[in-house]
Amino acid sequence: MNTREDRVKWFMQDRFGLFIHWGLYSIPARGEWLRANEKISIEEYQPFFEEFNPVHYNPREWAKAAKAAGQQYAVLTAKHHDGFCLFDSQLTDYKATNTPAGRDLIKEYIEAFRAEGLKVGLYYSIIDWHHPDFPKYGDRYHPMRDNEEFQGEDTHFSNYVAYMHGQVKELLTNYGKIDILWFDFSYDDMTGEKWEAAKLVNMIRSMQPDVLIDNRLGGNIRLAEPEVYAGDFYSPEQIIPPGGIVNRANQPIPWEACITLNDHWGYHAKDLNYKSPKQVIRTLVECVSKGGNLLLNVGPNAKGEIPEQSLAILQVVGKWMRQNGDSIYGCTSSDLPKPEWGRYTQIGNYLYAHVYDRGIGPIYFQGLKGRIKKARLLADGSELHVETPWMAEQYSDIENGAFIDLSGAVLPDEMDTVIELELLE
Ligand code: H79
Repeated sequence: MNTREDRVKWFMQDRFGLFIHWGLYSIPARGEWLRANEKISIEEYQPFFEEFNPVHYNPREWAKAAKAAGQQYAVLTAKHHDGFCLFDSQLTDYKATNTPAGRDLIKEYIEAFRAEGLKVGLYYSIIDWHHPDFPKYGDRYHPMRDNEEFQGEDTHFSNYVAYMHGQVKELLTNYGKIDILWFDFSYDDMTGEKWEAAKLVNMIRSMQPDVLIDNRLGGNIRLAEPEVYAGDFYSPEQIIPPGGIVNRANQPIPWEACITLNDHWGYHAKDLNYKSPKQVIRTLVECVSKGGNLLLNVGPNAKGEIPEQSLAILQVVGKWMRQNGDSIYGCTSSDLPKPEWGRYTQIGNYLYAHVYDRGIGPIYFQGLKGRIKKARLLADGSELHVETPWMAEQYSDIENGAFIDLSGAVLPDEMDTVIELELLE
């Protein structure tokens, strides 16, 4: 039996992944929650099933874009809350094979991303607004939650649980090695054993012992001895945990923040509120500086294309990653406090200073006097000098500090200029 520590090794090394939300909801183009938000029935949603024909779906291009951005793994929605399956499940007709797309889109995704050397994950919604045995009336989120037609309906939740377990088994059987199973999500009493989560996870571990599982089946991953279904990593959504994530014993635990590029996960034609590349780069750095990963989302459109705006951001991030990836991959938090001018990431005796604020004069490194063996600008490898500025001995707070002179009034990279500090052992 492997341990969580074994399983998460690659994950904590890789640090940066691509989240992909794609399904029938790309056609109405109002995000993946529209059925619940607008209380849309299965019948009203059916035209999108009949029209789904992503003529430009080319997962090889998605994989190339992810790779060029410096992302090392991806997670695609095999099934979202609407219940529609991008894969050829034998347990439902509500799947891509029965739409004009006419084929298993998960299979193509997995082959394409593997071919680019990326790890592959599958998002699977444990909530299902299509399955007849999922609770409807009175549920907190279901599109039919207020529809009295469904009041007192005789549903058999155990049928749904069997279906859900069966689909997870299919996903772990038909596509070779899966690197991440990203379940979404538990709420109220719909958590843990309600999903027969221990049985589910035991099946998963017996089939694919190395697969990573997120923490949304329920349980409490922060316990000293978490439940078997509490998962391998914590999954903050649309937020970077201010102080990272620790367990009850105050030990850091693996986590991955999932973040949208605009304000929706699924394709939304009118949402142009995109983050800047600088914001994305600094968000990735913030995650790593707090010991976590970033899973950055794109929502391909009805034709199967990642929006141009998203691709443009990924390209800029990729250029920065090619120059500065050493300050991300395999790195984690530093024991040093957050510096005034930016953030630190660290791996072994390599400390990476992410300088956001140029200030005036040399950059000050509290506590590093006599500890820097070498300093370089990471982007181009050029040498930087540790120097004591004129009269600095007389300043009161520099006893333990070091200074590095960056020539020029502006930073070489105003998004994030990285200085690599090789520390003495
Ligand atoms: O798949 C993405 C979301 O659809 C899913 N998790 C990510 C990865 C998610 N489902 N629910 N939630 C996240 C939290 C629920 C938020 C809600 Fe709402 C607030 C549901 C109703 C009010 C957000 C705003 C969704 C609809 C309106």
